[in-house]
Amino acid sequence: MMALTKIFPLVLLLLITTTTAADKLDVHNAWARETPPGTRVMAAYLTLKNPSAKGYTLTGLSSPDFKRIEMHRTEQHDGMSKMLSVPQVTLSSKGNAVFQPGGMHLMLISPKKRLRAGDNITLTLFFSDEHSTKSSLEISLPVKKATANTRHTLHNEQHDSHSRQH
Ligand SMILES: [Cu+2]
Repeated sequence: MMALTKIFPLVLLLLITTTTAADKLDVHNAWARETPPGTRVMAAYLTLKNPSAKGYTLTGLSSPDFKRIEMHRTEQHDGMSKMLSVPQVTLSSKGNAVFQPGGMHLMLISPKKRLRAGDNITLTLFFSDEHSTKSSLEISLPVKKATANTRHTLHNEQHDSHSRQH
């Protein structure tokens, strides 16, 4: 009985530290852009805030609704916009990571069904902290129609041509 009471608090502490690591991060403005029927890729956006004293690295994402999720960034070169793959994103202590139209964004590839405005997408974000401890965060984001200031027909076309390179 003595031994049990000594072990129990330690087990509890271990459980807490492994499950809450990425829960310290805040997710804001998460949404995915509705695409026309037959489109094989969707763009999604969100802002990650890290109010904690620890730094994190976003190492990847997955979703049961898509075959694959990639992180991209859009850059302007000689008046042409071009998408580059971003392997991982550093989220320093008290720092932000912003995925937004025209900048860094999430590319949701090969949807398993047509997703329309009003639907929700489940995403799992995978993190590694300063000590290489892995954690994950599951979020749900709404699909929305693009508004006037987020609509870039050209950008969508490039998403299509980009996906064919894979
Ligand atoms: Cu992209």
